[in-house]
Amino acid sequence: MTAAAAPLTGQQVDHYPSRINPEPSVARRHDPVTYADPTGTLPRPLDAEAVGHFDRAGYLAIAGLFREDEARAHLDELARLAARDDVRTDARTILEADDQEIRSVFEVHAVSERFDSLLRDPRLVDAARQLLGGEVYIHQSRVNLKPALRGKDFFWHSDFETWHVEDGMPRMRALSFSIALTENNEFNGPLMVIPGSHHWYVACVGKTPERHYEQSLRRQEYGVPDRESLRELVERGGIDAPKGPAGSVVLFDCNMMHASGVNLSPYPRSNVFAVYNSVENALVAPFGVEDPRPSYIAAREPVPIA
Ligand code: 6CS
Ligand code: FE
Repeated sequence: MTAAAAPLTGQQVDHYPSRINPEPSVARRHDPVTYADPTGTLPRPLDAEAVGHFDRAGYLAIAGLFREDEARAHLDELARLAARDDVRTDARTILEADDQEIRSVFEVHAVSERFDSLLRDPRLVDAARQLLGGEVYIHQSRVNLKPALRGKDFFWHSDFETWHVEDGMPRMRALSFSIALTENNEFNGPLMVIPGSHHWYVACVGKTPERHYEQSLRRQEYGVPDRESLRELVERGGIDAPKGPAGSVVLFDCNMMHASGVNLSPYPRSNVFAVYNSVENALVAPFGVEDPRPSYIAAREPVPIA
């Protein structure tokens, strides 16, 4: 099944139509997963095996990318932020749908200097540059909180689908790091990925309401794949849930199908989510809504990281 590229307003061609057709569809991705560095000068922190795995599977689990004491310092900073009244009422802070708990704080690199340094850390940025073949900028950052015994879930989705439809990210040339600030174990709602799913684009059903993000960041309703497509992807690739101590990182492609469950354990789970996009893939007008989401959710200035 292939979805034909539909011409849009302006000159932008929609290579990944979604939330347009009444039926869902699964089509091959049109873009590479990894990009060569045309200058041959970028640092290459990942070896050939790691790059090959990322290409094939769409993700890489890197245990110990950060030391546990570094993760602890970031967790302390997160606790300080979450306790601040001005942070709680900030537009960038998203509360849970059915209680007053903080679910996420977006653009956390603008809220906190400590998180700003983390987002600019060469351990992240050099790997992103290597895989994306050139300069990158911060497309999105957020912290997610899943407190013990009550943290909520994120249903299966491809981030790219939302970034394309609601933010205007034209092509697949972005990736995300999920940095564990607490241990990730099988009980506290760890990130689950479908290996190989990044090779496929699942077009979703349902027209996006304007200002959809006000709901979707609490509980996503549009831009979620249908059950049959999910079943197909899992039949092909299975499911993985990388575990590891605080400081572990999961690096994954922008079109990776992923989810995470509720936290029914007494172990809290927090992570930082850092997204880098190629400067050559800057946002254009959104492909599925009138107004783009605020820049604290999707940066519109592709300022390369120094
Ligand atoms: O809407 C977004 O941009 C995002 N939502 C989810 C559930 N994951 C990634 C991204 O932060
Ligand atoms: Fe996501």
